[in-house]
Amino acid sequence: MVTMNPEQVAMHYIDEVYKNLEATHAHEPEFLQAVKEIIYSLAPVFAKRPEYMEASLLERIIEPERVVKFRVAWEDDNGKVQVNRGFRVQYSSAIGPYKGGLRFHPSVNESIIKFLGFEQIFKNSLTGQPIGGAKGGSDFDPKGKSDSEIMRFCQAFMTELHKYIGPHEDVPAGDIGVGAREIGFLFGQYNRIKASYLPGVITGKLPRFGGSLARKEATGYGTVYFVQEMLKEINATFENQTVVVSGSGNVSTYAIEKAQQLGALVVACSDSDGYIHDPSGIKLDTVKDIKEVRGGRIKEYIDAHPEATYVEGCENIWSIPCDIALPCATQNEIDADAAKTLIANGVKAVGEGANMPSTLEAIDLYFENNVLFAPAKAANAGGVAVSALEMAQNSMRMFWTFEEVDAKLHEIMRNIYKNSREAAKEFGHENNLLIGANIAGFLKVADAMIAQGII
Ligand code: NDP
Ligand code: 2IT
Repeated sequence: MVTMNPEQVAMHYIDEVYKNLEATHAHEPEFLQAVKEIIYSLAPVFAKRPEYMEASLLERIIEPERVVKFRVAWEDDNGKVQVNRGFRVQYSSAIGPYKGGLRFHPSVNESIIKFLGFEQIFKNSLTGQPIGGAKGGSDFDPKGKSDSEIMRFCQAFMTELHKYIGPHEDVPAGDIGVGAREIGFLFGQYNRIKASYLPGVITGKLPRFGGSLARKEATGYGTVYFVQEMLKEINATFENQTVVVSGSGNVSTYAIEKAQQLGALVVACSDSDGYIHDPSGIKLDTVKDIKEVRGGRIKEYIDAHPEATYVEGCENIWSIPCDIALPCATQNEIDADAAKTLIANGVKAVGEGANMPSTLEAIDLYFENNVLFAPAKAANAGGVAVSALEMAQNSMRMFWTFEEVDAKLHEIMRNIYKNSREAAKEFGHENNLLIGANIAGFLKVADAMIAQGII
């Protein structure tokens, strides 16, 4: 009989769990990708703590506590009734009420919401705050819709969603396609239905009605704070580094802002139609005016700055040589080919502002080529961390200043970096922040699940 060592036993256990999941979820590729990335990195934990296998922790944690799917019927400006699909995946409440954003994008389906919800469990745990994992959204496409259509859609969406959420149950926020405007409409409808005023039910609100200062900036700033810590490993800073940031939405805008404040030269950003390249440095006021004020397309940047170039199609943004790449748009935007191009051009660090922006193959290439890698669930946790600070302020009925929130955010990002690094070292994978973040995030949830009995 062949006896296996603890590492092999752990790997065998993970293989079995993954194979079963693959067999039953072949139609959910994004979900499988997120699960694979996390659970294989937990092998050293199961090798050291076989009691977690005894407790079937992996089988339990990969199964959402609840998935809600609902019809969203709303009327467009022509009086025609439109129908979309709504989702809320309440993944884990082991360490706090469900918490996570809402995404409105035509690509949204159950696989995408589950991948995001699964990642959110570990990300939220890493923040050090008492928040469980969740995600939601709809296949509704906000592009080209009037403000009234957006409002009617949000009201119809909340008319269903309100049954499942609450300040102590589940607290949504924004994500792709859901910004302050949508949060306002969703919040208004929740209060109307509840005949109450419950600011703690949703985060990302405008500061004038209970939102936290610095929430808008938090994800982008947080990503840069995290990469700033990581760069110390090679005695570098953002000063004079050439940076490429994909996207031009909430996360991208404030990643660019903080990188520029720290002295970086940010030369490119994008939207789903194409990218702009401005070798003299992106003028962020123009980007904000196009995207935040006018809701326009990034292409319009060259009207104000003809010296910049616009390239149709967003994928080739990674062919622009840079020291630091900050993917801040969407999942799987850096595949193996893009990673090879970045590496050939001498990239030193990749910091993930978006969720799962690198494919598994791209991540392997970063490690093989000694590229510093800040994984999404650690690097972009600043957004949800400040959401939790918003919940705290709402409970206390008070406000912190921008500087106070920003200082807390900075401290949280430093701690996430430190805890991820220490976990990586403790479990034999020094310098691997991906494994470290996954382990540090997992341990807290795992111990909470064990301590609370079979949940
Ligand atoms: P926004 O809607 O504000 O911006 C998204 C940006 O990415 C836009 O420029 C958009 O272009 C582009 N984009 C979206 N989908 C695609 C696609 N399929 N292909 C190419 N480009 C695309 O969203 P956020 O900035 O809030 O979110 C960006 C990423 O960050 C997402 O992965 C999100 O999950 C993640 N994230 C967000 C947090 C937050 O607090 N908002 C927190 C943590 C992570 P276009 O306008 O053309 O659609
Ligand atoms: O992916 C994310 O962490 C978010 N979209 C933010 C979630 C939140 O609750 O602030």
